[in-house]
Amino acid sequence: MAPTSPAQPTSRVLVPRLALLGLLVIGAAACSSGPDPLEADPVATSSVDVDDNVFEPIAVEVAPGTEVTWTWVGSNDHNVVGDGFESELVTEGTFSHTFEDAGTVEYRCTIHPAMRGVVRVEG
Ligand SMILES: [Cu+2]
Repeated sequence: MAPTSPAQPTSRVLVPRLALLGLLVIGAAACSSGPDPLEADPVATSSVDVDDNVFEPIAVEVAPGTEVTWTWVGSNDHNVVGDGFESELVTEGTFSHTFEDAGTVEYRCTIHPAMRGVVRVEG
């Protein structure tokens, strides 16, 4: 007499597992793109920390003509790259850029897709 299999019918186990896997994949994809700086409440400051691996605060609000300074505080390589400005890829130091015109300027670290920030220049 053959031994009785302890396994349950596959369909009852497989379907919930596939659903769970789908949720995990969606969660991982959302995580890799990082928090959306356009969704964040901007902080009224011209100083941004470049940390591992996030800009802090990720959204700032400044007046036109303001010089924004990024200060590296983490231990890994990062850069600050936006339309019309680009820092070196470094582990320490500062980088500054003056925002003359009103508008919303997105920037990022080119080697870390989750590192994104925004400067809101409000006239
Ligand atoms: Cu980075």
